[in-house]
Amino acid sequence: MPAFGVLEVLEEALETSGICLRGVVSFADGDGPVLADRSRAQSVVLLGNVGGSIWPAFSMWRGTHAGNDPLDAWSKTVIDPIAQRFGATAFYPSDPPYMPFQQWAMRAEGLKASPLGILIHPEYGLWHGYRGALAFRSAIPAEPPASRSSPCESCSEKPCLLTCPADAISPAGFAVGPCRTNLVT
Ligand code: B12
Repeated sequence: MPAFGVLEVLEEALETSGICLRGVVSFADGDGPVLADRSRAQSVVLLGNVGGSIWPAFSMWRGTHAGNDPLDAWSKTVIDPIAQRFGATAFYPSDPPYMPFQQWAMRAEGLKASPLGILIHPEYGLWHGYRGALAFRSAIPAEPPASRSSPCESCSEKPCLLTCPADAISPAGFAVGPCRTNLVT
């Protein structure tokens, strides 16, 4: 499929799911992730949720589907057929080997890390995430991301660093152990 119009068609295909086109990462020859046909991608289109965008479609699907990791499973039921239709390779954030979704998001959307490590969105704050990515061998023309300031830059009190009930957040980084213990007890 020619690159012209791909983003518009993708957006339409994703509309009912609430999964949004988050941005496009462009790669120099040989720098992109390896595609299913072993060639290298020139473009990656990042897909994700903003605010509660996926909730109506996901919760309806969840009503009739049991099983582990439902959000990941649902994302694949939405994204895999679209990848097939467009001849793209689908990558998923939770599937090893982990693809650098946060680095891609910084490049595609101009987002910056919050003091928590996860990326903060100027409009949705921390309430957003990545559901997948479609990697293409051809270049997908896209505007470079607008320069966006981070809400964390003007937040002097940084209450986010003080509210974790497990004290898992510190300037030294994120302590997985206490977080996990708090969640399972
Ligand atoms: C393993 C993993 C975890 C592990 C370990 C996380 C850790 N802090 O070490 C656990 C299970 C603990 C975890 C927890 C969470 N995670 Co997590 N996690 C991942 C996963 C699957 C792989 C990370 C990885 O190794 N990537 C591979 C490397 C090569 O990619 P990368 O882009 O280069 O990422 C690196 C850099 O961004 C760097 N980094 C991160 N923050 C910062 C900040 C600064 C200043 C710098 C310099 C670098 C840096 O660290 C990353 C890992 O090396 C990613 C998905 C993905 N594929 O990235 C989600 C992901 C990073 N997680 C995510 C989320 C939302 C969370 C949680 C909030 C979930 C929750 N509700 O509790 C917590 C937050 C924990 C925290 N404060 O860090 C989101 C982040 C979205 C965003 N807004 O940025 C991701 C992208 C998944 C998604 N589907 O959207 N996570």
